[in-house]
Amino acid sequence: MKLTVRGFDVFKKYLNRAAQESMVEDLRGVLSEAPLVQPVTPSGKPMSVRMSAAGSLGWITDRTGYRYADRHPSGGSWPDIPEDILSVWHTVTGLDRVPDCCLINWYGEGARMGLHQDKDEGDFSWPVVSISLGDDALFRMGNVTRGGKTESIWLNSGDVVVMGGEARLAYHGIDRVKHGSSPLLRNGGRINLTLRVVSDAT
Ligand SMILES: O=C(O)CCC(=O)C(=O)O
Ligand SMILES: [Mn+2]
Repeated sequence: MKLTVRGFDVFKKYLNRAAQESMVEDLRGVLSEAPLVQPVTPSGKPMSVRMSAAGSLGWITDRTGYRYADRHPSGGSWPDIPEDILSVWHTVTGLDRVPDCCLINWYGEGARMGLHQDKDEGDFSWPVVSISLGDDALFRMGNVTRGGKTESIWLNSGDVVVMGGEARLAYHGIDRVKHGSSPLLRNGGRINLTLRVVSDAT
């Protein structure tokens, strides 16, 4: 089922349980090569999510700033984006272009993500695709400028959101995650993947 909220296309239950399980298996492989790290914002505040990435570039943050980097903070290159994840991207966007980055956010108990825009990419005409796995999360959608009315929906395991067009630069965030609400991940928690085209290299 697809619904559109403020330009965000939300595909509810896009992935069935078997597809979610095999995606988690693939991600375990990615994370064994590129472990989750707890990033700090440029002001030095630790984020509550833990992060890693796959693809040619990963989004990182530290005291130096927010940016895309071609290496994991420990120095290794990022693993390839698993095929089943790429196939979601191609199917929901209809694009041939492969995303440069699959950012992996892991939300443990109490983790959240404040309202923000995704704006470290070079070209905002490409959409960002988000895949949710594990615990239910309250996703808040706002406007292209800070402030104003917002709308929230629960994202469940297997849901896919496409942030394109007017929603591409809209503020969004995760207010809370219902820890233990999904049986997908053995110890609870939520994984969110965001697929991004970072640069339009020719
Ligand atoms: O966890 C989510 O659903 C959203 C993640 C997000 O907005 C981001 O990583 O930029
Ligand atoms: Mn975002």
